[in-house]
Amino acid sequence: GRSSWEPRTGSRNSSLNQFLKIYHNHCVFYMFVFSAVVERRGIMLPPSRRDFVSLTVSESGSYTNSKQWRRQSCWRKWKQLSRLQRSLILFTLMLLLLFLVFLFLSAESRLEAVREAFRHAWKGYKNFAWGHDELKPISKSYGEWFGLGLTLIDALDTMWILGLKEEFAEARQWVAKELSFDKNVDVNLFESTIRILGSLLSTYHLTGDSLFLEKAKDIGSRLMPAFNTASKIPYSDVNIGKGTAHPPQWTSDSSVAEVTSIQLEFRELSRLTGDPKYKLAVMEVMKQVHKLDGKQDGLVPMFINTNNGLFTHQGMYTLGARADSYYEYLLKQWIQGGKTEKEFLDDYLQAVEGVKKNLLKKSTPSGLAFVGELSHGHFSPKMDHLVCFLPGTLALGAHYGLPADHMELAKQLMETCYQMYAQMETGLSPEIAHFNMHEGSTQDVDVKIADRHNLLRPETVESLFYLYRFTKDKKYQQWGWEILQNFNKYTRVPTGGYTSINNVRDPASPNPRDKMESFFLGETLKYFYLLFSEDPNLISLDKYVFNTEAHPLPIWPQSE
Ligand code: DMJ
Repeated sequence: GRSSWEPRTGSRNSSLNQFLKIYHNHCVFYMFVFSAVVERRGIMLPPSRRDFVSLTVSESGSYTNSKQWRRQSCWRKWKQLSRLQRSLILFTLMLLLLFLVFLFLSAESRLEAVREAFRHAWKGYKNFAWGHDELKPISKSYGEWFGLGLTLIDALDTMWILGLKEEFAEARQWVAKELSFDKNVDVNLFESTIRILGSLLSTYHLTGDSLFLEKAKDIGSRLMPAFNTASKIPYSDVNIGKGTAHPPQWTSDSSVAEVTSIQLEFRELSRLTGDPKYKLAVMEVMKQVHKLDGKQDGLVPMFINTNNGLFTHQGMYTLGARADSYYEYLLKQWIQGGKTEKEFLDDYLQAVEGVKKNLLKKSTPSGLAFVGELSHGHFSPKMDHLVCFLPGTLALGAHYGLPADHMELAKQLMETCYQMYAQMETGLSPEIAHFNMHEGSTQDVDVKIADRHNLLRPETVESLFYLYRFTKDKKYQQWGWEILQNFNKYTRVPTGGYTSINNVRDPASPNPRDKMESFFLGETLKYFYLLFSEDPNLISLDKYVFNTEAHPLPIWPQSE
């Protein structure tokens, strides 16, 4: 049977006919695929199309075992279709194929853009700051903080994940030949734990190279004197050469986030070495903080005293600087330990409720949900960019079975963190935003002059990564792509490297600060790469938990 739509012969239609013929002859392969699918699924075309051909497949078993028969049957059915029908089918299949190719290429080009950004940052570091802590890309020099090659170490697992083999090999060579922790230097316990110990442990797990485990053991044991305090709440600073520790000069307090965000790393070090001393030291801190008075609905103050182990500066609550990663590590320790340590979960769940009750408000005019601060009962609509870790952490918790409204809150806060970028003239977020809450305000976000800097921080990109992994909503990748382009536009230094800037509100003069923080390579670029990757097994969130500096550590097997 022929369809009445079959093209008729004639001069007007001859070129179309020609096209259809060529098209048809070149795509027979797709016909087989299509026929097989139709046949297997027993698809029946609508009655109007069945006047001349039916694709219904008999259920009778008389031919089901004969592949050859089936192939002939497919072919016969295909031949029974009109040329127009065949061409339409082939055209649809071609479109589908082109669409898939397009998707693959666009994902691949974004991944390549991240690799390119990393290589550019690395070029500056290599040329002007090799083996030092931080690149100063404008003055083509370096800055020293601990004198331990901080950027190089922080970036090790990023290079591995991005597949930058040459760069990784030269960095490994430096670690093997040049890196020594036997130095008379004061380091900050928290910063060196999350950046150095965290990266060495993570790189050891990804590569299996024992060099990194040996270095991790070395720095880990040199940091232990920090815990020799009357209260067992560690000092902020340690001299890793002399084995002495002390608080900052002006106080005997440590910040709460610092003493409660070193646990993932020290716990893992105990597991790997079989020596419980690291885990015992950090768990003692958690035990004490768990029991302390001075919390409000699970929210903790920002400081803790190393002499008496009590909270100080009570009455101030924030999810930003000095408290942020306390909340992050409650959830992540619970995940790391295989969801067995119930106190972490209880404290985390209570804290999320505390955030909702005390710190969560909506802005005017757009109604953006944001997390402000509380000072002795007075609410301030101030939100650090640092708080933008929270959407990702909430989403991670929801992935692990915590209440679904955590995911809803994560999505709302994600939108807000994106708006902190999108509403700025450079498309880059300030360090701190103030949200408007009074009626009649025409913009949601205000930025004080002192808060207009951007340090290339990772938190928003980090959360975009989690949100994309769990929802597959492409808008999160798109937001990340915009942010990467704006980093390239306003912070990229032509001679190599990226720089912090002073003013996100002035595209004509963002005013470079001449510093590339190690977390730009350790975290920001890594999270961009993972955000644009479609592979859920590239650092699977069911196998790894990221420390607060984006270094993935394994989730422990249930038996441990
Ligand atoms: C990083 O060192 C870590 O992410 C830490 O938790 C917060 N500050 C920086 C990045 O902003």
